[in-house]
Amino acid sequence: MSISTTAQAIRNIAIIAHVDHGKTTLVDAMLRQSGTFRSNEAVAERVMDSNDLEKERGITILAKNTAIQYHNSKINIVDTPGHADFGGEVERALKMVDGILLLVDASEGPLPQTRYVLSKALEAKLTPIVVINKIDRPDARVQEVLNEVYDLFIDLDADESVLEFPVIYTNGKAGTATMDIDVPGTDLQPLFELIFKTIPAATGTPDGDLQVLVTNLDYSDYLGRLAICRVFNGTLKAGQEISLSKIDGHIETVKITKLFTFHGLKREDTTETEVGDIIAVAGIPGITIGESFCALENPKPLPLIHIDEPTIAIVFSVNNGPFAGREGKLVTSRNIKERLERELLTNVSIRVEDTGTPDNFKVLGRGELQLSVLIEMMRREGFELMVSRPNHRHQARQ
Ligand SMILES: Nc1nc2c(ncn2[C@@H]2O[C@H](COP(=O)(O)OP(=O)(O)OP(=O)(O)O)[C@@H](O)[C@H]2O)c(=O)[nH]1
Ligand SMILES: [Mg+2]
Repeated sequence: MSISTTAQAIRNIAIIAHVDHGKTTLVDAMLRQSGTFRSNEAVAERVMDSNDLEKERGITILAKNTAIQYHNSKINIVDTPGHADFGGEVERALKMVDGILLLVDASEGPLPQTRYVLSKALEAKLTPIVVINKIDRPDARVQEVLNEVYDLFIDLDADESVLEFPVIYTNGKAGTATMDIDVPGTDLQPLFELIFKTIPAATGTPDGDLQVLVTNLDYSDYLGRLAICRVFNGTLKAGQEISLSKIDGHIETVKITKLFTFHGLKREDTTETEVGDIIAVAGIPGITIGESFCALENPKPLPLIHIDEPTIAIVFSVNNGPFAGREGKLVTSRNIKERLERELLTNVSIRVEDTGTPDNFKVLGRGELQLSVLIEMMRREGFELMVSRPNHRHQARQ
C-alpha cells in the first residue's frame, strides 16, 4: 500500500494573524475570485463572520471552514480568530491543516498574537507562507515589517529551511496580491498559485486503516451537533458502522448517518469521503473534539488534542433582586442551566461547574471577551441573569 496524494490534490490551510490584520477580508476575496458565488449573488462583507456578534463587533470569534475550487483542486481554508481570548480555536484549527498563511499588517507589523499563533504553527511543523497585508495603507512600512517577521521566526527558533518561507504582498480589501512589491497586483492569482506551489498536498492512504480526527464542532438546528473532522487515512462512508475512540479511552460503535464535505460556504451531502479532506459528520450525540473515528477491527486512534485550561471564572446567578423579570423572560435557574448546557455542546473552551447552590453557576473560560460574548448572546435571547466580577487567578481543576 503506497502513500498517495488525493485524486484532486487537496490543500488544507489555516489563515492566522493578530486581531484585525485582515484574515476574514482576505478569505472573502479568495471566495469571490474562485467563482464560489454566482455572479448575481449578493454576498455580505466578511461573510465568514457569520454570527450576529461577529458581524457587529467586526471580529472573528469561532474558527470556520470554507473550501474553494481552484482548477481541478480543492483548497480547504480555516479562518481563525485573532483575538487572544480565542487562541484555543487557533490551536485546534492547526490540527486540520498542512500549511498556514501568516498574515501581518504592513503597518503594525507582528504583534503578540502573531507570535503566539506562529509558535503553535512551528511546533506543529506546518509549512508557512508569509502574507504582508494592507500594503495600501499610507503608513505601510513593508520592508521593515518583513524584517520584523524574519526576526520573529529566528526568535522562535525556526529551522533554517523554514526561514526560506515565501512572501507575498496583498491588499485584501481590493483582492490583489503580488510577489514583487514594486509591481502592483491585479487579482489573487499569485496567491492561489503560491499556495499550490508551497503547501504540500494532503496525503494518506484511501484504502488504509480508517483514521478521522474530530478537530472542531458546529451546531445546526436541523442536524444537531456536527463534528468537523480531517480524514487522515481511509474512507468514511455514509451508513457505515465504525469505531469512535472517545477521549476517556473507551471505544464505541457508531453508525454514520450523515456525511458532508465543504464547498464554498455550504456543506454538501456526500456518501464517501476523500482522504485528506475536511468533512462534517452529523448524528453522533456526545461526540467531541479530539476523538477519532477508526476501523471496527483493530482501531488505531489518533493522538488526543489538548485544549487550553480556562484562566478566568465568572459566576452566573439568577436575578433575585426586586427588579427581577423586567429585562428578560428567561429568568429561572432551570432556564439558565439548560442554556449553559446547550453552550457546552459546541463551545469546548468553556466549562461550567456547580457551586453547591442551585441559583449560581460558575462559568470558566479563556478571557473576559469570550465570556462577555456569551453573556451578551444570552441577554439577546431573552435571558436575565446577574454576573459576578471575573476571577482571574482562578486555578482550573485538573
Ligand atoms: N486598508 C486595508 N484595510 C484592510 C485590508 N484588509 C482588511 N482591512 C480592514 O481591516 C479590518 C479588519 O479586517 P478583518 O478581515 O475583520 O480582520 P481579521 O484579521 O479577520 O480580524 P479578527 O478575525 O477579529 O482577528 C477591516 O476594517 C478591514 O476592512 C487591506 O488590505 N487594506
Ligand atoms: Mg476575522
